Amino acid sequence: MPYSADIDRKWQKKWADTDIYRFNPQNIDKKLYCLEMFSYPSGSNLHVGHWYNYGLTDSWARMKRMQGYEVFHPMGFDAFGLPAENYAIKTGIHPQDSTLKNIETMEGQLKEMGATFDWNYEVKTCMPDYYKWTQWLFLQLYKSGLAYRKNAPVNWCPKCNTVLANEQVIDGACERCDTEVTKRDLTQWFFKITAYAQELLDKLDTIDWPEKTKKIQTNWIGRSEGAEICFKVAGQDIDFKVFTTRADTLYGVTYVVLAPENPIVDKITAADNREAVENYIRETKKQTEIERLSTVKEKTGVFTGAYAVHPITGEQVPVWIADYVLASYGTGCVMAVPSHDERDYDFAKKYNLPIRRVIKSADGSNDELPYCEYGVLVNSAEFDGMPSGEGKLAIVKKLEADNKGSLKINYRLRDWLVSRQRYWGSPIPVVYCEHCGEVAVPEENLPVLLPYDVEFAPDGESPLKKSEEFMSTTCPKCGGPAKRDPDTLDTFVCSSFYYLRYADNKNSEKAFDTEWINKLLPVDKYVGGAEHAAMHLLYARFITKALRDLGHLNFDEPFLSLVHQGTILGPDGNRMSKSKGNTISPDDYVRKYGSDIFRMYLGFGFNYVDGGPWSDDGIKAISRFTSRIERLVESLAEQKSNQARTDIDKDDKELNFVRHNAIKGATQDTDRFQFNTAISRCMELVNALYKYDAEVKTKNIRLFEETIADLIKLVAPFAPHFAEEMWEQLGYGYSVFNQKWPVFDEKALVKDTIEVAVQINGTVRGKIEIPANADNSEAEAAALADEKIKQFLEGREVKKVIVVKGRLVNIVAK
Ligand code: ANZ
Ligand code: ZN
Repeated sequence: MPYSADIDRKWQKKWADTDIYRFNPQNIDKKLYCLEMFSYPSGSNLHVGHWYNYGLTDSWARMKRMQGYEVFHPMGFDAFGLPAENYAIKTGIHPQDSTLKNIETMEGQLKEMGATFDWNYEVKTCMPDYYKWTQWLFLQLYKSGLAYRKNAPVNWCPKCNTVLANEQVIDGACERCDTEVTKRDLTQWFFKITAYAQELLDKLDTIDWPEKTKKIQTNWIGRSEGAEICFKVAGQDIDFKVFTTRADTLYGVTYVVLAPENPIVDKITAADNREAVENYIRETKKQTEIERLSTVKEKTGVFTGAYAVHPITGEQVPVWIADYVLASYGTGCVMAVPSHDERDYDFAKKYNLPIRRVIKSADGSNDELPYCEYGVLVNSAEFDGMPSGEGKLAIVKKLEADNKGSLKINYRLRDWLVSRQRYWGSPIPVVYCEHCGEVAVPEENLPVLLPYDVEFAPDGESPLKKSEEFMSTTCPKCGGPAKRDPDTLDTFVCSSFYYLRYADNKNSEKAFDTEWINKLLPVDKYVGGAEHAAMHLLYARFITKALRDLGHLNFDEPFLSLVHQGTILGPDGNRMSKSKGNTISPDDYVRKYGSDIFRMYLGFGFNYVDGGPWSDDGIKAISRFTSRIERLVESLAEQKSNQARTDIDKDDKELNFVRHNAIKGATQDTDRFQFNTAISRCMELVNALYKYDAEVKTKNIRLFEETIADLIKLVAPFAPHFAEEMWEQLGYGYSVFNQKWPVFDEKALVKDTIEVAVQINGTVRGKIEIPANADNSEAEAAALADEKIKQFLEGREVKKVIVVKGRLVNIVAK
């Protein structure tokens, strides 16, 4: 029976009946944790992206399994979040109902893919047996001071009616609906990821991740080495610090700028300037951080009427407020050096503020202002002539002696805002009591259940607020009346520890058993989209470190090795989307060709990490490839009983060379997620087998059979159903996946004879084949024994023979 979708079903049933992909914890010493980013249960069918990510990572996992690893390969669903809720708002179907239904459909489809997932370890983040642990995680962070609440201006999407994390704001617009994001002051929950900024940076060196992703994280963390310098407000008992990376320019400060939100603005503003200052503050609030930082926008600001005292010269400089200074970075105050900072320069030009040059380029040329490079200090009293780097340190040292400054490292990373004014998420396990204030729900009372009957349509308030039944509770401390927190947790909290929960998903006592987790983790190979470079991947790293410090696990990094699959675009080269009408449905191909052909085509037709526009040009070639293998297996069956040779001749060696070359290449390439070249190696081997079958009349049947068996093993990761079928037809039984992965034989790859040229008196007269390891006298003897050479030498006397090893035999004759 030629390969088709029927064969898929046959083997899927057999795999399920025999529970073949069941992870065996007994083999923990050979463990290999293979993880794909779990998916969001959306209404439509599995799309090409799922197949590309899961199908081919599964191919890798299958090879690893055959190499003897005990592969842990779980799957689950990232089931809370906005899409289900937005869908619910549109259709009126409750998010829980639609989500659970979608999960069921997707589970079925994932099983049809024929991957090695062990479904016993499945997690669904929207179920109480999962989000109990999301809440537990929150409490661990809360108890250790890593979760806190504060009033803060937050990014607000007026359309989604919710707060967004900085990472969810793209170019000033909501990541999901593209609506312009505004600011709102709200009391919100934060996780203190900034406490781990330095470690998150340092440990990047210890993991095998794409350089680009490390770079994104590095930039996101944004370490900046500088100094904090203290300025006093003239005539008042108020001082403030500025953060600068250019302390070498301190003598060039001609004014200072505070962020409009800075609380001291109110205290220092002079009566005459108050109205202008207040108006300006009001206008600033309307803008997003991105707009404020825009380089094209004209700089604006107003004078407060106050002056600051220069910490070294004692000179008084005006204090301004301007929106280009952010309240959330550094100290929210800047020492302005218009001669050497572009923004300050533009600002000073506009408002006629003085400009004083204090840095010159090292070669003394009169560089145009603003001169932003490092150089040599001028107009800086005793520091004149020092190079910038040295000047920086010397100036800070002087300030330090006077208690007016110190070196300081700043990070751009902000704490992670985790509360959302949405319904479809994990409730936050905190209550508010009139007597006791903020009280954590005791762990034994978890989970705080998400009620089903809630008006979930958003109106800017948290939907849970409207559920009296949910909101009213009693205080765990005093037993008095208390209110629950009406917000829910960002779904990135759910996905920040799912790889831990997979490992012990049925544990009802703990999130996971520490001893066990320390054995099964870290994840050895993590595969998912590059779009998660900043958020999910940073959050998961942070949560792992925090749980480590709280004694729940003993490793530093969750994902040792990371691969981003590329994106398969629509045939028109655009991202696939229903609205563009350029989506490709895997189902049609799977039905027509069988799932293995589709999977193998994805592996063969694209460079895995690059992806590219869809085209099915090559899919027929894959179909022909499997048919060719089928015919080889048939041909072998017909010849198996033939009398045949058992010695090894030249043709056998040639076949054996291609065989071991294919084993070597396919193994290395599959390991590196270079599936296209791995599959080409298998194709080369099929060609060699065809040639052998057609040209060698008396075959070494044993070699022929063994080579075909190796071929089936090599294609098995990419065409698992097909390979099982072939394996059965070869008479080897069940299952090819319990076989050992072939190992290449170095000896078979060494060509054991070489060709050397034979010269007589400097002219090439022939070529001889000699053993690769022949020594000089053997080469000489072989040359002289060659029939053709003998003819040339007839009647002449050999005077001398010179051998250039491995290349040439030169005979001097008279
Ligand atoms: C004086 C100066 C002179 C500066 C000069 C630069 C060049 P990074 O590298 O990103 O850390 N700055 C500090 N806090 C700020 C805030 N809250 N909002 C906007 N700008 C702020 O940048 C640090 C530099 O950005 C600091 O060094 C400060 O300007 C400015 F020739 O101080 B600098
Ligand atoms: Zn109380």
